[in-house]
Amino acid sequence: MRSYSDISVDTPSQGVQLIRLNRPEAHNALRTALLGELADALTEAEQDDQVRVIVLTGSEKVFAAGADIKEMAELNPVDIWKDKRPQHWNGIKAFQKPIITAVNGYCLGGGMELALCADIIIAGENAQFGQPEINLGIIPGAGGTQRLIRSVGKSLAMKLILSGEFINAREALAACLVAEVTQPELTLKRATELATTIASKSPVAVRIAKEAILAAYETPLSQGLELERKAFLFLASTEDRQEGIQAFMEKRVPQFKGQ
Ligand code: DAK
Repeated sequence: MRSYSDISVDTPSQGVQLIRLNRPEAHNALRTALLGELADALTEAEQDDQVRVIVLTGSEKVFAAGADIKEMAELNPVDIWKDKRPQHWNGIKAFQKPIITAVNGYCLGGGMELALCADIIIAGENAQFGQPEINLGIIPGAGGTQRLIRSVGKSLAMKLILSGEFINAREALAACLVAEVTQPELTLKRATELATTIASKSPVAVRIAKEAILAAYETPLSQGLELERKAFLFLASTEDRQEGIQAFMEKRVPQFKGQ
């Protein structure tokens, strides 16, 4: 495993790997180097059969305060043209195993876009979500205008992106932006527990379920249903399906191998 400075990457345990954003001095601002490290860590995790689910978190006070504004301030047009950030974001978005984000404190701008790229958000009571790019005279640049509306609908997406106002964890729960709200000290524990449950399922079925759910963003219903039908047929041929059914008959816990 390569070494990282802006993130920490734990050894997988029970199929779950914890990745922590680790720039406390800058509220975990997502500088290019951090995004590159995250993309690399996910590429490694994709290849590692010991990793079935990722839990991504920040600190107990901040998930991430967005793109690194100080780094952005120094970019000239040529730097922006050569910018590696879109490439790193694409690496993050392409990850095929589930990512659960455990969010405490600020989850802003690119930080919120990162959480939106992930699959499930567990938020601490102290979480605050926002897209304050408008205060800098810019707009979200990592999918916020597209993913937020799909997640919370037009009115709230417009409010957040046009005003820069934040919403708290309870408001985020009511808007279906997050799956659960916990006490801040329990956010990571709950995210890890959920990740462990998902990691105990068939990795093939989990991966295909994620792919099918994400396809709903891109396809009309009839096409999505067709994709689901084909995915279902594909899973009929896996050893994991046989094992799942056999284990049910034998009243035991299934041992899924991802075959
Ligand atoms: N960037 C750099 N440093 C940051 C930062 C950020 N986003 N947020 C906080 N910091 C730094 C502060 O400068 C401060 O450092 P020192 O001055 O002490 O050295 C330290 O972190 C602590 O911050 P504060 O003193 O401000 O802490 P407070 O608790 O008082 O306030 C805050 C917390 C989160 C409300 C405040 O720090 C804040 O408003 N931060 C900026 C939030 C923001 O505007 N975020 C959106 C950034 S724009 C793209 C992809 C994505 C994007 C763009 C393009 N492409 C692929 C093209 C995304 C853009 C954005 O996210």
